[in-house]
Amino acid sequence: MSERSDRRSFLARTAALLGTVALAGCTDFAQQPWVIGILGEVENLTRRAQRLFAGGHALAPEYSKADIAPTFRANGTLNPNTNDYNVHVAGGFKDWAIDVGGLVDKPLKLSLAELRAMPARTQITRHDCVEGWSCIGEWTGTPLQLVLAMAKPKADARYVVFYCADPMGEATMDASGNVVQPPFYYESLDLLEATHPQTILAYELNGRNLPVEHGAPIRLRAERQLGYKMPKYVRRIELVSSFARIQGGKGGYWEDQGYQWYGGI
Ligand SMILES: Nc1nc2c(c(=O)[nH]1)N[C@H]1C(S)=C(S)[C@@H](COP(=O)(O)O)O[C@H]1N2
Ligand SMILES: [Mo]
Repeated sequence: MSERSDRRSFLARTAALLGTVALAGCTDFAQQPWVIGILGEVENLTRRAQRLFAGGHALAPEYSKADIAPTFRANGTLNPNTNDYNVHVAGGFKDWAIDVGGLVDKPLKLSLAELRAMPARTQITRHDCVEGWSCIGEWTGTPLQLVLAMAKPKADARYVVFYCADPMGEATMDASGNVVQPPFYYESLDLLEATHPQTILAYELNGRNLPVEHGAPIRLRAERQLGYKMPKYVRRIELVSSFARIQGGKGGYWEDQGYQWYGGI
């Protein structure tokens, strides 16, 4: 395929993909000048990322309103319950913001209000936990690919790491009597999964603000992945070329305990 037609079909696919966003309640989205700017930025992602756009973006099944579970089951941390988090709860999360940094040209800080002002996607999907349960719910949030396009990943960025606000366990004491703080939950996706159209920074479940037990105020949804790949209480995003030096080095809290890094379903 020539360089030019390759590029054109890439743009067509990207537009189609943004079109799915438009269907979710933002019909004039594709016409806005800043969106055309983002299309340009998306195009500037590495050739590897372009190939990924072309290949692996099949959608996870979506369901109807009638399929939504009356109560969505919660799992893992149900409340981070740190002093810092409790201050945000008390303030209605008005000061919550997500830092986006690492291997990007434009590090950003996005407040909850700024994320809410961006185009949204709503999807009714089935959550599958490795512990053997699933639940159907309706999630609304900002497509992560739009945030990444704003931050402009550098050519060597391969993974997107999400850092959460919940410590996993209690502080302990080591042999020399030093207090050892527990690790915080974290997770990572590769750029293919991170730019998938159903990968969103969700702030609503079933049409309401995300409850604390489901990750308030922002949790990731990556609908082709198992539950543990969808971090709740997201406070920082970092683009990296490797996660070897992050916590246990396996790319996620549960991966560090032995789970597979690839949690696709
Ligand atoms: N920050 C954080 N994210 C997390 C977890 C957690 O304990 N902490 N648990 C994971 C697991 S194993 C599952 S199944 C889902 C549960 O999401 P839910 O509570 O909204 O059902 O969140 C995932 N994300
Ligand atoms: Mo899970």
